[in-house]
Amino acid sequence: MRLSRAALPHLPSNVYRPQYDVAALTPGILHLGCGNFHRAHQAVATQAAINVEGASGLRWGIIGATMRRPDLVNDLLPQDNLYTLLTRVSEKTVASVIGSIHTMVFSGDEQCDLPAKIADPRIHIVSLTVTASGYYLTADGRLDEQAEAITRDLATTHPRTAVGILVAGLDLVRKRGTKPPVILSCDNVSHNGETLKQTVIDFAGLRGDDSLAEWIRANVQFPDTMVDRIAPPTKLDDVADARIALGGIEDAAPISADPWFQWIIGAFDGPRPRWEAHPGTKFVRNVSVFEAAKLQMLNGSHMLLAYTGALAGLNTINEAASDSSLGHITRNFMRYEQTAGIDLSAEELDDYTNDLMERFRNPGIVHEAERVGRNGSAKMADRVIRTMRDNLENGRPVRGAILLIASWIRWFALHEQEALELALTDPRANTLRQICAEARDDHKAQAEAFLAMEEVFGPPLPDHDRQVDAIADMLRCLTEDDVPTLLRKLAVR
Ligand code: CS2
Repeated sequence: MRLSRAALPHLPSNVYRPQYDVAALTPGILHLGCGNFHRAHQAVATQAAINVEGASGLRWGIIGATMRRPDLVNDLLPQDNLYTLLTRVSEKTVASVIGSIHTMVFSGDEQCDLPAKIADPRIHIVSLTVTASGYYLTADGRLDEQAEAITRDLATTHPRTAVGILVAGLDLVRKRGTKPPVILSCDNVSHNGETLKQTVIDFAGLRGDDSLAEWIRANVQFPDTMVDRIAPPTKLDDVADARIALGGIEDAAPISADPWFQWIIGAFDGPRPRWEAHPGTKFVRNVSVFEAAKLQMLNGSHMLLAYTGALAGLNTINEAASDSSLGHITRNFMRYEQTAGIDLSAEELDDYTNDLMERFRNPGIVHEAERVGRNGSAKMADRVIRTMRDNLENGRPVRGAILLIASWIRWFALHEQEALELALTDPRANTLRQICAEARDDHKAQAEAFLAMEEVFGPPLPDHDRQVDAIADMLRCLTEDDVPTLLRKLAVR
């Protein structure tokens, strides 16, 4: 039997499930980028809200739009959009069936008109998890007008990027004179709401519609949020474990996640689900400190574990964080470099560091370096360079950042020589591989050319030449030495 509404009464009694009539849901939220992260996070909080709200909560069904592939839409269709969340700590797994998704659509389908859905008066919230690379930003957090996807969307009436879709949808709302939905960015982007607002305004301006840009500025809310839960891609083990947990009922698209759940949302006006019914969800006036701590300490350290770990043959975050040398280097990087500018006490920073390292070592979560290492050029500025710049300006060490950047460059150098065993996904992959090809074996030239990319690294770093030399030296070590041995040496420094 396949998971579906009809299968719900047959689930084992220890499986959590919707406490409402899933068939009675109506759409109130449109989510762009409905992948595993959304399914393990906002959709779960929405289910908690519907559970506590009773009949009035049924208006919060989610229309989930996938942006790149229709696979998940097809997998969930025969399941009435139900799926299993496997919350994993070590060997222990807790299964919950989530039912808050009302409909799934693929944005690439001809008949899928997302702008019209944005303008549907029942939709009060348009949320997004399209990853940092889906915002097409330059290092200063502004819309990258040169990005191919943006120039294409500016020239079409069927936009495919989130920003293009939002502008087309908000244009319709304005023409109809209805109340605009709240646009809720849930991506790991610095000041995500404010940044998205600016890109949407910039895009409307580039379309030549200044009055729409002004209307958006004055009328549409884009709260900032901080979202946190580790939710790797689905694996065959997840499918097998879901079948066991569901007593033999099949789920083609379960997801695994760690037990941590945090969603800090900038307060906004207008109707919304009672998301705070889910532990870890909070509405606050200012999200900045939570956002900076998470982006720098979690996401930045994730990049170090992914890039350096893979070079040492440690291909998952759990393996990399459990390695005594790399674990130690990462902890120091997280606690002493990546805490720059975060207004929390030493004790709070110690506790957060301990929590994060423990989460990274969770053996129940298989999170591949290849996955976490994706789209580094879109992540570098917010997660690493901002703190590195701050540390340099204040005379503090930047050893971890140097290792991280050198490891990242090494991925492209290896890839260019067809010696990288991992797939390398990055919006600027061709340019970066080309740099490595042109500067082959010349580490200094590679480091110089990478750092010269202002759209990735921003303006020159303080003491720029010294940083280039340090990265070049590290690149040489990563190329010539045995990486695990190198890490052992670096860990005792
Ligand atoms: C990761 C995040 O792939 C990445 O960039 O750092 O997806 C991370 O797992 C989440 O932000 C955790 O909340």
